[in-house]
Amino acid sequence: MAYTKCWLAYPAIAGAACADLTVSVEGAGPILDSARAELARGLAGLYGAALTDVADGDIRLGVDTALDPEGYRIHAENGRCTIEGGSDTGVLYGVFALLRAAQMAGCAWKDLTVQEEKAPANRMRMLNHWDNLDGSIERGYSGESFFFKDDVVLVDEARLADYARMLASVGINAIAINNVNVKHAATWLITDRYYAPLRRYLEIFGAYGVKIYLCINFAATMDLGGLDTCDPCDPAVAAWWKEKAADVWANLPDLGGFLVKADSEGRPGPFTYNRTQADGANMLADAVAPYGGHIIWRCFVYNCQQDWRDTKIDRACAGYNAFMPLDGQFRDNVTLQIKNGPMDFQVREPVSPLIGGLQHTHIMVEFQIAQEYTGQQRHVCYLMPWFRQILDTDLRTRPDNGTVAALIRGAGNGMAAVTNTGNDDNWTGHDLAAANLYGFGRLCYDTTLDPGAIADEWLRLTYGDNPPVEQTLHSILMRSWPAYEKYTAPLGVGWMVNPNYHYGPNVDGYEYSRWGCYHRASFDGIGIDRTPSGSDYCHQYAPELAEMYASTDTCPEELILFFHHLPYDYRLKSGKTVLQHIYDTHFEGAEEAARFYDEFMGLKPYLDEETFARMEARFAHQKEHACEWRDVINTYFYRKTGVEDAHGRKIYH
Ligand code: GCW
Repeated sequence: MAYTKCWLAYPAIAGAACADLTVSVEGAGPILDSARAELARGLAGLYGAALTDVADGDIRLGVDTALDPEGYRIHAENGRCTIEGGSDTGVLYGVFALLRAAQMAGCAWKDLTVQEEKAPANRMRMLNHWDNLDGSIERGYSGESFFFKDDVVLVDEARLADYARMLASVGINAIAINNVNVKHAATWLITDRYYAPLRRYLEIFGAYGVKIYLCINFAATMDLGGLDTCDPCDPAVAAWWKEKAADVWANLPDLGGFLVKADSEGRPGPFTYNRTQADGANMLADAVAPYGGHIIWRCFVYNCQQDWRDTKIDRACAGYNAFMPLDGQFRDNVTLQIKNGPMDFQVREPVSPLIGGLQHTHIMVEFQIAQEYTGQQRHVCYLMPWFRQILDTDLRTRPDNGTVAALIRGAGNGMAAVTNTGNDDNWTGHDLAAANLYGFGRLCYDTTLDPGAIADEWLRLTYGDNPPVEQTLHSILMRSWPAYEKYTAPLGVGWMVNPNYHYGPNVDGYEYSRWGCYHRASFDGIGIDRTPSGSDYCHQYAPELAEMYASTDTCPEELILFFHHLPYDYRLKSGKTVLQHIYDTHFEGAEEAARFYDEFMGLKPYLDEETFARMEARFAHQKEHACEWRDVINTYFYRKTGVEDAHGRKIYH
């Protein structure tokens, strides 16, 4: 089977076939060509209408520079339509928005009325690929890379162009194509070994308004340059990077910039030379500045050689401690990329305090739609409800509006996600994982969108007007993250997974490891004390939040074990003990996964055979695997406590 078109299939709108249409495009260039081509594709699919160019068309595309550069305005009525963008990219976004609106309306072209004006909520709307040059993908659950194989940069023109279309259709405007862990051949991406194919990438993605970024090896001065140091304050290092940047931009003129993982999980960085993260980022920023280059510097810096015996160190504190003292010291073309939580993409974490703390530094929040800790695209887990909660969280560090959504507005700021794509036919492993790809883009562009409405759009665009499919899958998507949370690690504690793979239950998998992610389940209780009597992590937040988290009375219960070590018989607001809550949620979560399977089976008549079979296998696995989670977790806590389930359900002794 050829790969799917995901949400760009443009299935015919029933009973809406219409006569051919005309278009006039003001201006010219590759992005406007893409806009016109997309319009033609969409109208052909939805209405069976061909599109021809005339002077005063039924549909008019053009630029109005009074609009936001990536914004658009649509006016459609009585079979006529004007789409204006603040730039060519804005026009392209407007075309995608019109086609989306047409599918949601599901009516004849002449009856379609659209009045819409939009500007993006965020300037940077990015995906990070963790693709390795050998073709593997770190934390990839959808096959192999469609960018690289056997140390070659692949140029699969059709697939790359379709991918660029998918990105632009939801407003993604940048991608980093290689893994942040830059090793081996990937270090050479910034050399003439790879410039020719990369140039083609710039053209293909550039025609859809998508900037390409490369991840670089901070030690490239040593691995490529023959120097014996990568000390950012060494003039020879700075000079090497200046020359390298000149060479890179001479060959890749529209490159967005570099994304850097330094001093993290064994990657080289400024700390080796007693330099700061700002020294490292600014040295690179100065090198790329003459070409309009941008440095995105990750804040995932922590000690991954921790001794579990040392209960004083708390990994959650690390990012804030490393970067807060540097606020205001970064160049204007540097953006710090901060994971949404202080740990690492668990199913639930508090929002990283660094996001609110930094006041004079550009920031991007890093999310993960690759479902590393949320079921690896074998379980369904629609993440937009979770991301919306994060965006809506007010960190109280600004007098007016301290929500994450507000903090990431403006130049140099935005959102990134570790992507969930690969060369599988359906792009995302689980068909329903495509809702996270679609949804992430939509949410970046408009942080006020309702996750349920995003799901509805994605379902309509993907499956057409198909009420049983839309209703059933909408319901499953919206229940999926809560269900996953219920049958995995409880009350914000996280990490009860098999080490390395991060799949499946292993309660003590990380408990005695060097990675700093412990739950401290003991005979007397479970959870990590992050109040003043423990690591005092909670005081990295503004006073209102610090107080809220520090008290068991006010700490949100879904995070209570993230902040407190509580006895198993501690009573939650529901009146249940912590232990009974664990038992209940694990039984409920597994029951919910079984219901997902049953509900999905009812869709057999409404999906094509191949799609049905692909999804059925995943739902069947999820149902079984949720039972494994339930039983491992419940048995573990039964054995710690000797206390039976209050409702007499089966717990293995
Ligand atoms: O959680 C860890 C992942 C690593 C990843 C790292 C990071 C790319 O398990 O695979 O490395 O996060 O974000 O850098």
